[in-house]
Amino acid sequence: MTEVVPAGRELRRVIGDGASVPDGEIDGVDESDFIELYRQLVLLRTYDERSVVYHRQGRIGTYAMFWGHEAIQVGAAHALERGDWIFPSYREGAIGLLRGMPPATVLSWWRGHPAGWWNPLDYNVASICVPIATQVPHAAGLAWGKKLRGEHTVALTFFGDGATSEGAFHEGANFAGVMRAPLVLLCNNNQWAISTPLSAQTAAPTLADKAIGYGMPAVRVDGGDVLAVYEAARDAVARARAGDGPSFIEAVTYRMAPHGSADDPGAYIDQERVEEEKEGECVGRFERYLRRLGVLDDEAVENAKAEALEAMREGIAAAEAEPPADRELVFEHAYADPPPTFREGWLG
Ligand SMILES: Cc1ncc(C[n+]2csc(CCOP(=O)(O)OP(=O)(O)O)c2C)c(N)n1
Ligand SMILES: [Mg+2]
Repeated sequence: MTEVVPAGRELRRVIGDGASVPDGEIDGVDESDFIELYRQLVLLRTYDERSVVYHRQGRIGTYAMFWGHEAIQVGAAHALERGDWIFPSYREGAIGLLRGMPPATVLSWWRGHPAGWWNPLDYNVASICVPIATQVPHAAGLAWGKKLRGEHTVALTFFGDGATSEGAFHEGANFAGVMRAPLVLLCNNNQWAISTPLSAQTAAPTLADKAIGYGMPAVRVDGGDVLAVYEAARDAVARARAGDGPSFIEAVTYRMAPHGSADDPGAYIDQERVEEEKEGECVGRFERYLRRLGVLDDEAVENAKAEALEAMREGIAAAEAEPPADRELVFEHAYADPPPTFREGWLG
């Protein structure tokens, strides 16, 4: 059996600051990985920033931004094979883009249009879960099912710090531990659950400590360091694929954007801390690292940004060109026999 020890309190980092903190080492990552990681970071950043604008223009509905959390998503997804499964929360709403999902599909989801209801089997990306932590038992179940079938597929699920207080998280983690399911539990500890700070969320010294109760190893990484996240996810995925069961990753970051487009963080967040954290945001940090290595120049940066922007322009145009949705669809998947009041009032 794997020895389970408390996670080190120290955060694992690879990327330094170009001054007093030196860059660390990571093996098995070549120049093409670096460029791919960078392009994906820029794609997600562009998606997120454009979505805030589209929301303000009334072109998408309520939106949960992930500005500053791109490294967690990109680093983790890069550690997976295409056949592995991703179970996102609303915070990873656009992660399908990393699997080739068109921006129009994701934007349609946020427009509340059925064109955004992708088939999970097409991308091995499950539906976005808005109820907190409910994706964890889904992922544990899929991972266990794959194991029973003798397939070597891994499932990775994202959830927040607040989610670790939910029953569904504990049930999913316990189940995965007992069944030794090939699951990676990736906690985005952005230190806020809407307006509830981490200090009011848990008495555990770290979220990674919770993994001990479920017999799985855990690691804490800097969630703004795409290479540290990738390395931790790669280890966890290898462990899962080898039949050694689930692992927990706590990616520590800080929420630098509002919780969502309906939130006013000015009422509770420490704005000075936000400004400080922004200086080390993950896309710029990786860009500076790659420039230090000499694998990225101005032209490559501009190309990546222009490409992502174009994908978004095409995406919103395609989403808006969709014919209006059939209202009945909302009820078709909820009721075998819609109550008569629906037929007479709403739909009639
Ligand atoms: C089961 C459930 N309870 C409450 C809510 C309301 N709610 C929406 S987001 C949120 C906070 C979640 O915080 P965290 O897990 O840290 O994720 P983050 O939003 O920071 O990514 C809550 C309580 C919900 N969506 N689902
Ligand atoms: Mg949170």
